[in-house]
This record gives sequence, C-alpha cells and structure tokens, in this order.
Amino acid sequence: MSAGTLITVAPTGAESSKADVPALPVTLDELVATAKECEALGAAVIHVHIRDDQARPTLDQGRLRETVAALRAATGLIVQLSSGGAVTDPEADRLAVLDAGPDMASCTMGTVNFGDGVFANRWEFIVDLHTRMRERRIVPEYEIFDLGHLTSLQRLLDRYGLPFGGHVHVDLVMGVPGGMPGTAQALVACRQAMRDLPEGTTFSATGIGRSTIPVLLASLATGGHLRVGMEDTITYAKGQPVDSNMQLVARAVGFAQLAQRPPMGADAARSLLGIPATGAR
Ligand code: KMH
Ligand code: ZN
Repeated sequence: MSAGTLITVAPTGAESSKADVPALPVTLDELVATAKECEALGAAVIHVHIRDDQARPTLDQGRLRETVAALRAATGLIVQLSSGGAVTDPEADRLAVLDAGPDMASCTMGTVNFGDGVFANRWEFIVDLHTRMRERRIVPEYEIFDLGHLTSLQRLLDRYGLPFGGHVHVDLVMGVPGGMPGTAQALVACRQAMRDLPEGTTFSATGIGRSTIPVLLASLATGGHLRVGMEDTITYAKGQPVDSNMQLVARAVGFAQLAQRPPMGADAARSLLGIPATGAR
C-alpha cells in the first residue's frame, strides 16, 4: 500500500454551467487561483477542462496552451489536460489537446452512456490517443467508467505496450449515470480486475455526486489515491452546495491524514507516475 496519497483536483469539468454553479472556476485567473490554493492544501495533480469567454466548454488550442503555461508558471502541480472534453467534442479536437504539451492527459478506455448523452471512445481512437501520448512524452491517466474498461486497458497494453514513463495509472470515475455505481463493492471489483494489469499499477478514484464519500473511503482503504473537485461534486452535504474546490481538497486531505496516508507533494507524485522532473521536458 502506498505510504502517501496522490490527490488530484478536477476543478471545472465540462458539465456544470457557471449560471447553475457560480463558484465554478471558469476564467484563467479563477483557474490559476484555485490551482494555487489547492496545491497549498495538498493537491499534486490538476485535471483541466477549460471554458470560453461565455463560460462554455472549449478545446481551443490557444487557450489550452495559455492555460498549461499559466499553471506551470504559478504552481508546481502536474498539469493533466482532459482529452475527454464534453460529450459533444469531435475526436480530432480531442486528439489535438495533446499539442498543448501537458505533463499528463486523460485517456478514457471505452464508450459509456453519460446521463442523457453518450461519451464515445472508439477502440481506434483510444489506440491513437495512447500511441500519440507516448510519442509526445505525455503520461496518460486511463479513465475507467465501467469494469470492462479495465479489460480494454489490458488489451491496449498487451498490443501496444506501456505508456511513456513505463508506469500505468488509472482513475476510476464512479457513479456516472450510465457507468458503474459509486460503491465500495464496485471499487473492490475494479481492484480485483487490476491484478491483471502490469505490476505496480496505481489507481485513484472519484465518486460523482453523493457517491463521493463512499468512493473516497473505499479508495483509501484499498491503497488507492483520490480525485476530488467540482467537476465531480457540487454538493458538499445534503442541501449544502460546494463553496469552492478548496473545500473538497481540504476534506480529502483530512481523510487521507486520518488514514495515515498524508498527501504527497508534486515531486513525489512525479516520481510515482513516471513524469520527468520540472524543467526536464
Ligand atoms: N466530460 C466528460 C464527457 C475526461 O476528462 O477525460 C468526459 C470527462 C473525462 O470528463
Ligand atoms: Zn474530466
């Protein structure tokens, strides 16, 4: 079991609107301020979706590059861009996210119903993401929305080899309407299935909505790491909207400390995930 806890903050996502969730960071200034505060609390990775001037999700290349540069200038966080975007984003734009040169990018391991939409991830598209990331020295985080996605990951690695850096890290995204449930039982089933992945594979987990706490506790109890943030959770407790991403990171840090697995800093996280040290890219 890992001695420390890798905490990823996913502050914005592509699903909630600023009108519905005024605390959502949508401008670059808001994102950078959030990133700095979450890093100070104990986050080591930031999973980034960006918005346009109207606060709508965008994969605009100029904005992505500006965002990566701004986060690197203001923080030591590992910058992970979402290649998932919004369910409406075309594959070409999602692949082009890699051109912005992040440390990491997400790589979702299969198609899943996503509320009323469909989050499409064809096999050939997944192979393209995986191989292009390796060519560009970007470390993937394999996003798992359902148990079978772990089997697809095993197939991907068997056929196309290990990612850049040689380390495999997965993120269990649990409780999406259409995906696996956000329960301890489902997390344990994933944990069992991960035994077929390369030795040393690590995982984090996040539970959408009200599954956030059961998933967080189950992940800590089984040696996993944590992802929290307003991409996944906009209600802190029944009837209480989340004030800020910092509130969610602070809660995760508290649980990690109680579990005697305190948050790891970005340098330890880089070494865990096989990401080159800052300045070595
Ligand atoms: N917004 C979801 C459709 C990712 O970032 O890679 C996809 C998502 C996964 O959030
Ligand atoms: Zn995302």
